[in-house]
Amino acid sequence: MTIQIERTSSTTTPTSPAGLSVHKVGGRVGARIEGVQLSGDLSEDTVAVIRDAILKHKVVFFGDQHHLDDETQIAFGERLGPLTTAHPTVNTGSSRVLSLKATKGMAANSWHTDVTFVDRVPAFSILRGATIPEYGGNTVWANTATAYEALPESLKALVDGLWAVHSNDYDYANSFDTEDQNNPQYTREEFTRVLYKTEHPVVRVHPETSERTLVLGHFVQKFVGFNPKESAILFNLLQDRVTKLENTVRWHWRQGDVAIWDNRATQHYAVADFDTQLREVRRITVQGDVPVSIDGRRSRVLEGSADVYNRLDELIR
Ligand SMILES: O=C(O)CCC(=O)C(=O)O
Ligand SMILES: [Fe+2]
Repeated sequence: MTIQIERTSSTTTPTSPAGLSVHKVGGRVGARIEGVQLSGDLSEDTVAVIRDAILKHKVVFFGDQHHLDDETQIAFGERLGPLTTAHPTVNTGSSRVLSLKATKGMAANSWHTDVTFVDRVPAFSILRGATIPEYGGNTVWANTATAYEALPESLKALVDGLWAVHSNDYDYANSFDTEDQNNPQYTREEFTRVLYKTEHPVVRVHPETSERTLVLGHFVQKFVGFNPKESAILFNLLQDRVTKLENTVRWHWRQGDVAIWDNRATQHYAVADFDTQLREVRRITVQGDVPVSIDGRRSRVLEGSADVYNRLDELIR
């Protein structure tokens, strides 16, 4: 381990974009990037190529990044923008790193976009495969821009003006099988120790690509102006569009893989089918901005401040 880190830090050289290649994995979402060793020292050009690929393909995968540890993952992540703390409520890794470790069910086997219960929805999530089981434990991503684009005009007309309340106190019962709720890493009580509620437009205009994307996933509590029953019907109708298999890509992890997704244009789902094998992935998060609707209105906080999550308290650095 030590030898690996030393070798990496002493031999890391900026990778030229010329040596880097991007290969689509699916028709609507996902690409593999080859010829790069992720680090904080990459050239501006290389970082720009990686960023463009994330924006275009929504999720990108890198293999053989065995040299990475938390520190170097963070150093690379900061090249994409300032990082958030690990999570608004859960502490399983360090101040910047969320460890998702499981030997059976896990909290991520439900379709979601990360941390949509706050106003500044994360821009990018960077996930490192630390311990990968021999089988199972794939992750699936869906493209929420193509999902919007493929809606019939009549449904676009409905969602264009629709808003939803997202909360970390969401309806677990609708999202998980009973056995999967038993996540040993953190309790529901810890996850909701501070209550967050934010009203987001269901369709946001992406701040970098100007694409329209659907803002949904399991943190949605209800749609504004709709009762719970109507909300559930509408939610299922839209989620089915997002998670249609043709709109997704499924990644079979190998040790040392890294996945980076545009959290403003995707949902994801980690498949809990690895029996009792150990699986650990470690995530860092790049700060995002407040979603803006088609008619220019910004998301609105109803409860809970994410200032600390976004480090406005200047606790570190
Ligand atoms: O375990 C995974 O593959 C994904 C977990 C997850 O939802 C996340 O890292 O945001
Ligand atoms: Fe997630």
